[in-house]
Amino acid sequence: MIAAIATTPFEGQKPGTSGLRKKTPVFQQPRYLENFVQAIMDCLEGFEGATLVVGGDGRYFNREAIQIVLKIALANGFGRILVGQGGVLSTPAASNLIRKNRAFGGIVLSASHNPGGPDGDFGIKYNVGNGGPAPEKLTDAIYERTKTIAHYKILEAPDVDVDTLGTVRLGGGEIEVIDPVSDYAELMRGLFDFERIAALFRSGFRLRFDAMSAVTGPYAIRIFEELLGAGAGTVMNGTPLPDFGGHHPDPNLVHCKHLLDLAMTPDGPDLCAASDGDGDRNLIIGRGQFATPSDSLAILAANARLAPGYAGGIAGIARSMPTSRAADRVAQGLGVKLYETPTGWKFFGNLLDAGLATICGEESAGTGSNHVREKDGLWAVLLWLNILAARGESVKAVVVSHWARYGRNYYSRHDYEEVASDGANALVKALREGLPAFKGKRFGGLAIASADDFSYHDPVDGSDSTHQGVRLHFEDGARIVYRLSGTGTEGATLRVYIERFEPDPAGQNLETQEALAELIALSREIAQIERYTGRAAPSVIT
Ligand code: G16
Repeated sequence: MIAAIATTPFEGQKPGTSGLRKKTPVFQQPRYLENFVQAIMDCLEGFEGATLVVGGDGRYFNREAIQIVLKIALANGFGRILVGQGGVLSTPAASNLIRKNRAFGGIVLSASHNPGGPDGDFGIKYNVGNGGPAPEKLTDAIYERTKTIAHYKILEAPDVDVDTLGTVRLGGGEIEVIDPVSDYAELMRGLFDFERIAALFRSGFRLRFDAMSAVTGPYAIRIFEELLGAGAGTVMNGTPLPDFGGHHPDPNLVHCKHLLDLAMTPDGPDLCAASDGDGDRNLIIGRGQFATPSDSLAILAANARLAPGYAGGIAGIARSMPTSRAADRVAQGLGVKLYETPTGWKFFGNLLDAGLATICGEESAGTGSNHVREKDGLWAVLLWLNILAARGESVKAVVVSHWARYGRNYYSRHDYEEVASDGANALVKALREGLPAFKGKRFGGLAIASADDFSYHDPVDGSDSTHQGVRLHFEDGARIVYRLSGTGTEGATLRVYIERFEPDPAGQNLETQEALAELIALSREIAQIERYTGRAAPSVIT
């Protein structure tokens, strides 16, 4: 039976960079999730009888939330729902399923790299029919709808068994519980030279992959250990846990310091890698060599041809604005176009759909291609493996020869996390107001050539996105970018992105923070970070 339940709006159900993310107890309030799911339904048209893909990263509250989503989606008229066994799907796997099944869209329950558990974070986002995150036009409409919502429709039925594979009929529709891994593994097999990668492992190559007790464990075990023969024990923390084992499933050098330490030992694994809560981010560290996400994007794009799925070459490269400009040089070298978009994977969707870009990436540890419409952590590891197998070289050799050919973009991101929102907003406002005065300003040996607040004009649908980050370009090609994170759940997080280009191989061996020291000091001085945030130093440096 379908019930229409009266409700009243909750404040602040505004999707950020990637869906609605809040503390778990916020989502656990009665009607909170229901309101948001109904608001999504109210903003969609023509889905009667259509297919919806549903899954989450398995974090705390995932199981309860899945039931609510299933019952509201069926009550609103979806005809068929594909749900991952146990309510689990990695974000790229969900994107693949939407595309493969020509589904109307999908609902992904995840707060990505944010911690999980009763006091952690929870999240939800809607993906459209191309498999990618909903564009801003739709997320804005959903937010508007949450402000006026007065009732939601829900199927009154016992909970659906999402642990047993197979199809159950419910309320005039059907729910199909599917293996979350098999379609995704098939997709990867079609893109990469599995034979060659398996031969690499047989030759003694050692991979250590940390699934961080998050969603990628079952995917990584199936692909690396079972299909590619990487050997038992290759995957660590391979069992998904609701609280990620109390860890922060963010694959960066802070939360994966153990991998960095391992990779820096002389007899460490050839490749250490990790993924995040929902499987769309990646970390790549070769023995003795970390590849920054920005460098990794550039190197993957430059070498993509070595993998069967990209043997015909790539059409273009897209990167988010704060991502280093290492990929720009590769695009130039390949004679393809480089697209600079705002932060948020959703901005790549149109470029991929239109065939303008093939490889996309972000400094926030996301890389991907036109195979799905989300970033894809395991895809990045597999492309690296394919490249290493084809070139017969180490990660370090590949990175160093890349710099020698294209130059090195020293790059670092400084995060001032959970600062007071008022101070952070005032800082950004002051920067924006100061823009006209920045041009030509000198700081020691550095002079600002241009300064702006980044805006993006989508070449495919003509939409404009403004206020996407303050950029200071220096005369020597260096750059400092400031923006506020759109994925945090507490206060504000100021991100400062610092970059300088070094064409000379003789100058490419410095430690990153040392190489950027002058710009780092300047980044604090120009924005008066301590004055506005009370912080003399960042909380996370990546
Ligand atoms: C999300 C988005 C990414 C974005 C990242 C960081 O990643 O999908 O496009 O780069 O957040 O965004 P912000 O700097 O606003 O915090 P994920 O992995 O959290 O879904």
